[in-house]
Amino acid sequence: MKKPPKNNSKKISDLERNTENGLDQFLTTDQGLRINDDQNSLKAGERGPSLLEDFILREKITHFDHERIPERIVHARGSAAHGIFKVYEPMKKYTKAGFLNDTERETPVFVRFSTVAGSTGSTDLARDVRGFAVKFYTEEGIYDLVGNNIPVFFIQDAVKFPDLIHAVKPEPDKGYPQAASAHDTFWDFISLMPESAHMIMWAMSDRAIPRSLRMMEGFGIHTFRFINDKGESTFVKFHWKPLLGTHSVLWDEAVKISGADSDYHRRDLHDAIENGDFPEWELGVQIIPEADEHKFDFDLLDATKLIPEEEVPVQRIGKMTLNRNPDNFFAETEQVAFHPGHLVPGIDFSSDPLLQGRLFSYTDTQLSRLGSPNFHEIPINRSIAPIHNNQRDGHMRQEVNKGQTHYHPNSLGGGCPFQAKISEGGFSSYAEKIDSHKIRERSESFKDHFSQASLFFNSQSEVEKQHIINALSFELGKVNTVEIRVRMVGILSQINDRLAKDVSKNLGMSSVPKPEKPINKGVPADADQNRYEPTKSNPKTKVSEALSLRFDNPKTIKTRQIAFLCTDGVDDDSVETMKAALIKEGAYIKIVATHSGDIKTASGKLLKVDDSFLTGAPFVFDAFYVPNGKKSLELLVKEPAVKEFLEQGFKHLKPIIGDSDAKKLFDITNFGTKIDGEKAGVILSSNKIANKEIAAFIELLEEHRVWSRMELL
Ligand code: HDE
Repeated sequence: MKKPPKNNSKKISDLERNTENGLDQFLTTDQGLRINDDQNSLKAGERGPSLLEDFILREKITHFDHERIPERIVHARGSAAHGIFKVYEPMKKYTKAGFLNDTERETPVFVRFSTVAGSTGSTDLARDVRGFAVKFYTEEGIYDLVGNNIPVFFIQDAVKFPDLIHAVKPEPDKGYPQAASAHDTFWDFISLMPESAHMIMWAMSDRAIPRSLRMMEGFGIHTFRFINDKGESTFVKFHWKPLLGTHSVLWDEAVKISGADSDYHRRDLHDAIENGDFPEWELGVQIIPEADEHKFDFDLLDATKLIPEEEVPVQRIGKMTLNRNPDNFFAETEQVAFHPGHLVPGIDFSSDPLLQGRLFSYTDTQLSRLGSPNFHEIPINRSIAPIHNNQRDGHMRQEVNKGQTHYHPNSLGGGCPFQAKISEGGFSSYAEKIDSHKIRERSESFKDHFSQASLFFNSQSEVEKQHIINALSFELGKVNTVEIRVRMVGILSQINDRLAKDVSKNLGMSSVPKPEKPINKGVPADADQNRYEPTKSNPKTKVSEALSLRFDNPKTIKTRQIAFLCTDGVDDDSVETMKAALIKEGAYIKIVATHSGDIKTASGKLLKVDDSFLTGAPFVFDAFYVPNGKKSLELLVKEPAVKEFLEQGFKHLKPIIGDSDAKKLFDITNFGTKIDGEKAGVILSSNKIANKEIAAFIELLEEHRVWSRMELL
């Protein structure tokens, strides 16, 4: 047998090295010609017209003119990082996937987080679902787990996806709103699409405004299959569990952060990795034996449903660590091409009709965005497993294939490349038995649209419930067409009475409207996708604690941003004591002062200022500390922005602590009179700040926000 041709990926990496920017390198044209003058174009005389002959100018400008590629039609705004994945225990019983069996192996990953609706330049803090797409560079080829931070989806069948996305995007006649679902077309569609009820509960919950990309869960959503080396299949649902816990911001904060720092999430991810605080997630799986496929009160193939963790526990099987920022945003984050159809042996699809549609869409979209079937040759998309096949040519082909044959079977090339047997790692699709009619219909088993929507609402803490009510009241309040509001509240009434009542009240309705018959408007009865009446069943799980953001969060303040509000004359001890305690816990300290540059402490030491009250904004911090210092406090009291910082912090339920001199400042805020008692979450030291107060402050921070303060607002 002739040896397969040698993989020439080494040559490609040589090429890459040549394009790296080194300090000792000359500026050249794209053809390698050294450039002598990059400041002036070639002209006919000092004040004369430019010459067409100037090939250097033309090459530079032409390249610039073509620098943009189409942005992703969805998930256009994204932030990404490199990392590794390691499995804890071999998963041999369920899957033969190499990266899920070899506990020594560090599989490289590239992860891209995104919002869905907005354009590339839109704000990070839009109320939206977040994409959570992971590319595993495994030894058996690329595996992409292209998920979201919400475990269910709006629709059950891929054929409705273009409608959903058209509805949420800026309205076609007006070109707005950008990155927002609070408008007529979105809610028009949703109100006619009762299958979206469950997803709407999630999208209107705090999950849609995460505190950090590092503090959100990820989900594969669809049911997939694991296949073991005996060819046996088990169903599997994938989860990512963040080790920093799951946390969100408040809507009022989200709106303000969008103005203060629309790159808030991107910056946060980048900075944490630069600081060596590598974000980590555990990969969780819910394993469902084939025999149990029909034992649930919903259909495993229905992407609008989840399996409550109480029914099938999530087993944590490995850890992903993001440890390196991309070198180049365009080359990596922008050009990375995910596809749920990038599989490795040991993992396979289910027949979820949403997943099946996605299997077409992603290659198609790469062809349009990246412009060539050779997108797999872009460095970020390249497999670390060698590639040998008879695919050839096309735009921007990098590989220089050798030899006479590019077809199979062949004898001239010795029959290369060869098909791999299953025992040699060849992929073979799971032989699922299918024996049915060719039809365009939705399965009856998909028709319960409301039970899990109710389950989600009922499983939230009181604060979270109130946030869902507020979010729906806000979004529907932005809808101009009264009939859409009415139809939507009718849908809410099938989810939860209080939810519908409170939202209808906020919308100024005199009573909760009756649900409309959910037959699609404008669709002839015999062509209606929703032929059945959506129902509510009597599900086994009535409340699932794991659905609350506050479930099982680890006690940590790692990477939390604490603003020290101070200025010249600040007391050294007061700063240092708090700083040392917080840094020990892994928090970040930011000095926010009356001016940029440095401040001079009481002892004359210089402290570097991170933000002045002009450049900084209270919304981007997690908590506030006002250290001692007579002069510092005198200056702070005179600065109106300081009051604003603290009042906003109080409003956004952030822990606030002051050393004794801070009383002066607290007294002039609008919350100064409310700070006595535990509910307020404001600590004021009566003497010098001490361990006891610092410990109490850290405890408040571990809870993320002072939830009890809501009662005082
Ligand atoms: Fe996607 N989706 N999607 N999607 N999706 C894309 O692919 C599509 C769906 C998801 O960071 C596109 O490369 C269809 C569900 C993520 O680059 C496109 C349907 C889930 C990303 C596409 C869905 C996702 C995308 C646009 C309905 C959660 C960003 C650009 C059947 C499981 C990946 C691109 C990245 C991106 C199509 C539904 C997640 C057009 C047709 C459900 C995280 O191919």
